[in-house]
Amino acid sequence: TSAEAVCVVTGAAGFVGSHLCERLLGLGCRVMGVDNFFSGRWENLTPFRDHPRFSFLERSVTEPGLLREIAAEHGPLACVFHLAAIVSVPYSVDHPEETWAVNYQSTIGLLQEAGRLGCARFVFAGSAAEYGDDARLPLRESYAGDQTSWLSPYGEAKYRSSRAVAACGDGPRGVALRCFNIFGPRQDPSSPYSGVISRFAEMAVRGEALTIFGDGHQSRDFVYVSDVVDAYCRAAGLVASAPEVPAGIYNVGSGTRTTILELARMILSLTERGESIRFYAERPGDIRHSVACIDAIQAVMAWRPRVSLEEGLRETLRWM
Ligand code: UD2
Repeated sequence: TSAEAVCVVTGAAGFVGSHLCERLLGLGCRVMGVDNFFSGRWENLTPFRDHPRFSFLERSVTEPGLLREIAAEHGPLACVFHLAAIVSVPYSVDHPEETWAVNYQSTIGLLQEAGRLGCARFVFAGSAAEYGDDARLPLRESYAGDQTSWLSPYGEAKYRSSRAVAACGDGPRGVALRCFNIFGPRQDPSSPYSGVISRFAEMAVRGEALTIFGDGHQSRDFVYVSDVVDAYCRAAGLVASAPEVPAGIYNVGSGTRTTILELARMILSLTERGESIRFYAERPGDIRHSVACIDAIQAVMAWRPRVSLEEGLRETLRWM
């Protein structure tokens, strides 16, 4: 059916969304991209903007009737990939109501509409932020939601959305992918809250000192964007060799921890720079360590990360 039915990708002009669109087109799907350019960028669409199977709608996911409109014009929906969101955690703290509308209510609205339209699959962009600051490592899917207070409106909205997606009832089969620290080409380095890898890569290429917030011994689970896109495709049943995926919530990470200091040194060595690091005060609200348990996604989707940190860093640096 992938030849006729349409895959909808919200957040299509974003970092991950644009890579997902490209992969889906490569698999032979028809793709309808949706983005309102709140944080998405036109230039992310340029590699496939004119592809004959790609269409695009400049629209916010908070507007009702979006999927109905798409189905009326383009026919039945194969899958909705819901990636559009307010992606900045600090912005979510300053704008909790807007975050709730965009990152939670839109999910409920799209799920209901997808169900009414007979769409069989719904894949949602969850986040490691759903765990808050949980010291039980590696983080297992069942740990989220234990805490009564959330670190951010972003984390809470993502958690509630993931739960709603996975509990789809008679609606589309819902899979939420709890992604850890995604990196790769097209990740915007321009804000202080941009992903640390995009920031370090840009600083290294410009010959600037890398800025470490805190002592650099905090750690993260970095996963390369093409591996994340592979997880999305498996979750949607688009990888022929992969097993049928039941509704649920699955971590997407490398399963390994890297400290920020190790990361800085890798990037400096790949760009043949000396030890050029500057230490600043720890970022308020920063979590200390984070790493995913990836047993569930390995067992259920036969997914595993294929791109090593070093390989992914090379690709990211090449793109800068
Ligand atoms: C990630 C997500 C965020 C949220 C959160 C949940 C990204 C970009 N952000 O935030 O959306 O899901 O996880 O836990 O994926 N750092 C430096 N120097 C810099 C920039 C960052 O030392 O120039 C440090 C930063 O203080 C932190 C680490 O690097 O300790 C990672 O920072 P990040 O912003 O890439 O990602 P994180 O895990 O805070």
